[in-house]
Amino acid sequence: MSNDTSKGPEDLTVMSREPLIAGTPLGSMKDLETPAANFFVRNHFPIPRLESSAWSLKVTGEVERPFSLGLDALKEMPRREVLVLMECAGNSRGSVQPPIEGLLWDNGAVGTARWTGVPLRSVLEYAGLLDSAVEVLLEGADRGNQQGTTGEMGYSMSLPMDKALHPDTLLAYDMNGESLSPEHGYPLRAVVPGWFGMTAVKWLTGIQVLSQPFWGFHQNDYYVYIGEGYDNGSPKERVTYLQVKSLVTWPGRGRILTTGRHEIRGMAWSGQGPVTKVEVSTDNGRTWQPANLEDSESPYAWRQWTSCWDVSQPGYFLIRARATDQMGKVQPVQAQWNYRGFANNSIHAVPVEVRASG
Ligand SMILES: Nc1nc2c(c(=O)[nH]1)N[C@H]1C(S)=C(S)[C@@H](COP(=O)(O)O)O[C@H]1N2
Ligand SMILES: [Mo]
Repeated sequence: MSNDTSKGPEDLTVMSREPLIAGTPLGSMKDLETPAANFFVRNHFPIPRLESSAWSLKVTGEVERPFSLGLDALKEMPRREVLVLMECAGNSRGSVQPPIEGLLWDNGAVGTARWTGVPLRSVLEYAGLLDSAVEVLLEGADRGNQQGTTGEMGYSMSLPMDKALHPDTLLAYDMNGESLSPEHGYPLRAVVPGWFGMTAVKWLTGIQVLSQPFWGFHQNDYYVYIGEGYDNGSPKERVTYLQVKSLVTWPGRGRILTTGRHEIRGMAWSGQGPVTKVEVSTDNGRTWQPANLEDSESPYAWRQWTSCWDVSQPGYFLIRARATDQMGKVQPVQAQWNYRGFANNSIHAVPVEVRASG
């Protein structure tokens, strides 16, 4: 096995070591909360090693009182805890047809964690927003060279005011009850429920309230939809909300089963309201059976589902799962193609073989 696709030390499939990019194997997506050591990592640049003693968050721009704040002071502010799913916009890109350019993720760039921190709103209220505020820029401490561009750059993303002021948009210092690890943004990162992962800026050091819309490489040139059916004028449409999606986590691709009864398992989620239904098909989409959906403790988390499969005939089968969300959105057989293959929520199909038992 080559080094580049080997399992990492902590049950992640490593796609790149520098910058670190690693995915969660489908078979280990079993819990509501993904352990930090199992949670996918998507970095654009080397991890900045920040010391909490030297670190501070600077709040500047269109505010009455610019200020800077250490980690201890931040932890003294009223805290909020939310269970939130994070998915990279490039997740499942490896199966986009025709193939696209970019990192060929399978399905491992998704996980759910319990994030604890301070609402971004509280920090903005403390600083006092001026009427001129139109966006809030989240600035990370990482820097590096981006393929296809020249010179060093950082990683910054802006939020519109409604998203910045939403009480569940967090500046998080804990993940599943422990301090963030260096990979996941120590000491502070943003968590933006319902949106793809790119705006969950890690290694936060600056919050700038802007009087003009931000323009940045990652936000306006990279994480954008380009392709037929999208308005390709300028500015390009940003990638924001998660799409309704489900994954079959068991059985895995290529499994050999025996005739009899099996439990098919998976996870499902969406960005604008929770998933309300998952259906499973084992006969090429001719019929669909409703799956059992576990309760969702948080509207921003994934929901676990199971479905019982009685299979009496040996053969080759495709197991498919299709989710529907509260808005009535249903997963498509084939998601609309875009140049970078973002937000691919085509119905997941897992091939298995069934052999006669005994
Ligand atoms: N500063 C910084 N923040 C970042 C990134 C980055 O490269 N630098 N990657 C983003 C992307 S594209 C994703 S999908 C998520 C991934 O978060 P994770 O590595 O904790 O899973 O972080 C986001 N925040
Ligand atoms: Mo991402």
